[in-house]
Amino acid sequence: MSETEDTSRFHKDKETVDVVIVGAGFAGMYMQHKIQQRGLSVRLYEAGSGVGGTWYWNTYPGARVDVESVEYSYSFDDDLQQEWSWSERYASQPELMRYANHFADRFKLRQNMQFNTRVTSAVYDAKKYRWQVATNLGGEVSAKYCVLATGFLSSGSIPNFDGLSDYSGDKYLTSRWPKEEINFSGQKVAIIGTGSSAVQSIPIIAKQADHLFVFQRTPSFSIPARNGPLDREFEKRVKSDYPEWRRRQRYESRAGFISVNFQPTAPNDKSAVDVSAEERFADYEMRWQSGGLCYYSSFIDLLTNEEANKTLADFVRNKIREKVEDPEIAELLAPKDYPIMAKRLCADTNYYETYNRKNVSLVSIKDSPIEKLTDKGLIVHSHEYEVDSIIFATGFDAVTGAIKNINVRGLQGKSLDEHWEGAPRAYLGLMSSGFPNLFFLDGPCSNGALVSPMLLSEYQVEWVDRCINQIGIGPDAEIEPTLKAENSWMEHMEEVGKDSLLHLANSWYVGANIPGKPRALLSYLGGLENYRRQCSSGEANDYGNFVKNR
Ligand code: N01
Repeated sequence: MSETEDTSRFHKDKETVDVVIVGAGFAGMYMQHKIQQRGLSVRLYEAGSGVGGTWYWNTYPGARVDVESVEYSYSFDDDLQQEWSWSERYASQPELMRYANHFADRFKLRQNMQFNTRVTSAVYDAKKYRWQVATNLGGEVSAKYCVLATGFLSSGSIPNFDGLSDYSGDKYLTSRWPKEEINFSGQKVAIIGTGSSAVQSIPIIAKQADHLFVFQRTPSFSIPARNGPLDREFEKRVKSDYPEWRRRQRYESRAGFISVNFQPTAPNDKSAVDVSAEERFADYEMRWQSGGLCYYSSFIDLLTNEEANKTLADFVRNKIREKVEDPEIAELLAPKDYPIMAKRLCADTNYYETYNRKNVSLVSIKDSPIEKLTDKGLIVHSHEYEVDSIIFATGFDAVTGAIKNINVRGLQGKSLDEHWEGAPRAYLGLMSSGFPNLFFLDGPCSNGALVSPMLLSEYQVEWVDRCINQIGIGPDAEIEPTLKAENSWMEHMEEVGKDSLLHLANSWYVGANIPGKPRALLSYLGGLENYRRQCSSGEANDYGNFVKNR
């Protein structure tokens, strides 16, 4: 097993394969496995020097998954899920990398992977019915099918702060963290941002640094993860019943995970405002003690009814006030300007408690943004904070960023940008009209951002695999969704998303975190089971919504 590989043997090759895949995250690797199983030829390109996708890049201190390990793992192969044993309730980034590498070795994927290579363009040749895919190393490959498994949180973003290049200390971006260990002992450190990446890294960096300044524009709602060594009895119980556990994840969950208090648990289908205050509190408290993201399966109207939402937001705000000793800091940390879960919930280990440390200062930049960076630090409220390092935990150009970094051109040379006219459009979140034989995994207009990505990628990969198998690799084999089908999917997306409280927050869910990005719901909010049914409905199944073989 090797985490960094020399794949120079592929450089500058001009060749022909059946399928090209971009991205060696969990979705891309599973896609490659399916294609290899079919006996088709495949090339996977990956910008990093190893597999793992988001887990390859996000090596910042404290990075770990916030879906329970036994659920955040491939389910398609019973031997794999039986033989792998997680060490913690929520796997850390290094353990997830071990799992990704184990998967690549077990299914002999490396032979068809090319690392350290960025795909720069994918252009459809309508006469040849093939994609011409080019890389930054000058390589080119011709493929019948092109699968973009580029990840929905992979294009890291540093805001264009005034004076960014003037700062002479060390700069770190959480989503491009150096591979060597960084120790902040003896340093004054600034961290900008308080989303999931910051919430995970702040408690660890605070223990190392002389002083940590946290620059917060919008506070997050965070729930204690209650991470710890994986209980072996729990593991045994899950493994003895894994098929049933997976069935419920797929068909009887809202977001693809079902564990609450270590039991598979059905979503609560009651309204938060139709039950007594006691029943409501009991549900919230039980989930608080369970830990992690299980509020996504709490009362059914939490994301559609502001009054219902406020009951949970108040509950969590009170928990924050209990944890933080300084009442003024507690008020700054308790979000008040948006509904809970309208930005993604965070799951933490000692996040709020960290603000009780003497060496941590919270600087609110809500009403007074960072004015500029200087040689020595950054200026806020006309005060210069001199620091040795600045950490940018400033998020991602989510969902569309990584796709847009590739010059994708379909029929008549039209670019995806032109077709999308700002907001992305994709039938079932899998294909765009005018871009035959091109697939997105965990891409726009699917529910990638709102469900367990592992489960969704399995589901989508299996759909794409079936589609490729049905259409085949003949000289003129071709499939694309009709514009009518794409339009009706977009109307359906709008219909199921219009009452969602997600619109009331400025988050990456709606592209509001990137200046200039058109505000639009990037993901499908119809739920996992509804999405599954839409994908496998009669019409889609016989590809009635697609144009095949011109
Ligand atoms: O990014 P974010 P993230 N000036 O966008 C702030 C997944 N994830 O990397 O909210 C000052 O959430 C910004 O402020 P505001 C997970 O899905 C999962 O933390 O825009 N501040 C915000 O506080 C998550 O949702 C895991 O006002 C600026 C922060 O930067 C997603 O990735 C772990 C600013 C960005 O927060 C993204 O999380 C980590 C500016 N100009 C991530 N621009 C787990 O599995 C931005 N900010 C646990």
